[in-house]
Amino acid sequence: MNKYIEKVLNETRAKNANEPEFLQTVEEVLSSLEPVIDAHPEYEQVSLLERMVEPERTIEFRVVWEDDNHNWQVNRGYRVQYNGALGPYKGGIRFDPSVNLSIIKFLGFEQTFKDAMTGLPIGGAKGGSDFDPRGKSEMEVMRFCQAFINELYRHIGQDIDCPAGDLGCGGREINYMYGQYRRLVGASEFGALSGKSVTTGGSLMRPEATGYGAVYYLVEALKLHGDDIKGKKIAISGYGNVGWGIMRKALELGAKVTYFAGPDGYIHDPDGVDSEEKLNYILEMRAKDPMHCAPYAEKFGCEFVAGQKCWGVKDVDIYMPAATQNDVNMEWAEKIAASGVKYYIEVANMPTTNDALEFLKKQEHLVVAPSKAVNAGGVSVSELEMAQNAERLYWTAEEVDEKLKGIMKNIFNNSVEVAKRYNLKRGDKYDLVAAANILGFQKVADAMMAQGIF
Ligand code: 2IT
Repeated sequence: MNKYIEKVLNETRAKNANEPEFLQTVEEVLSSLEPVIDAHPEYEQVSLLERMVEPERTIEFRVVWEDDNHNWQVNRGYRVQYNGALGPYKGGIRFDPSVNLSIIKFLGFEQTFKDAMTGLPIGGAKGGSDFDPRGKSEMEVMRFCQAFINELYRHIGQDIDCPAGDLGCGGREINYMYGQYRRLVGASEFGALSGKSVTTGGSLMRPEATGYGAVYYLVEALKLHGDDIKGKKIAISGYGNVGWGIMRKALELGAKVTYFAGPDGYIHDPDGVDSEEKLNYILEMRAKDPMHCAPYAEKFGCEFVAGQKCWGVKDVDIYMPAATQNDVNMEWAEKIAASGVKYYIEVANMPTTNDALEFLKKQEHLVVAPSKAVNAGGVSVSELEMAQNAERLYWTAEEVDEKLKGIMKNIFNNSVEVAKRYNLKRGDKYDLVAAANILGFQKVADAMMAQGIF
């Protein structure tokens, strides 16, 4: 290991000992930067890595809101503005009881590299709250979102920081936040939040964009390995906006999702999610109860396996974990390796533990793709939303989809180019994981070097 990387890793571990998710992502990213750090000794002289692992700004705040019983509830809000070298900070807002500083810092660090990779002018940030949206009434969600923005509004703006959604924060929540932001600043400053509904300045196709983008990346990965998306079967976890987008785009391109897992177990539909009826049913099922996918099996007469994940099933061609972090640990990775399935395409942020990812990368038969690159279509369309807002116009869904396809193709091709340049290979396969980290890193590094030390 490069001495400078080792030093920064050790310092980061010592400084952030009680932030396990954050350390996990820093270890994953930094340990793959060896070739680029070896090639640039000048980075150490200006403490570039030390500056990169430290967020530019961390905002932690009190959120006070009134529940339906007229009790005052107190939550904690976060926004970590990680790195603004490439443009206004950009990244999602997560509302989930698991949210803490470690989670938001891990997501913000990842976001910085992801946003850089898109080639669009955006920096990295992430935010959220330990607020649990489950079981809350519509009015409670609205009052919470307004309270959240009552503090956050002073830290965001179309040229400063543009939050979007993430887990637990969708179009409804973004709309409420935008409404409160507009009231507070007294201006239609649309570009201060993205993922808005189309009636409120949002981009067409934003909810589906992450899933669609993931499938576009997959198409390129298949092509490189002499395969075709047509006829492929896919197993995924998660059936939120991202999983749903994968189902729909896969179907459009002649593939199908035959397994999907939720919090209660997994569905096996041998025919795949292959009709508008099924796609619509999933939306309805999710809106009614986001914790259970079992009703799908009842409705369409297929198998439901309670309390299990679908990793390790053999009758698919591709795995795409699209639920949440650390979904695949060593136990599941061993099942994945033993299944003989050839493609492991990460989609959710950090869905694989570091030991499992290292193990999977060593499997010679397996193509492994990193979520930072694969899920970058979501934030890309968010940036396209900012661009439409700045120009005061709307592009059609076809225009947005075409641009998204181009961005995903570029991310894939640029990753392969980096892998070739630094000879990042595992057996006869490119190390797309290390290549994506280096690709994002190089863009941020170039901007930071150009802007001077601060
Ligand atoms: O993880 C992500 O890239 C997001 N949650 C979306 C960020 C964005 O600004 O659209």
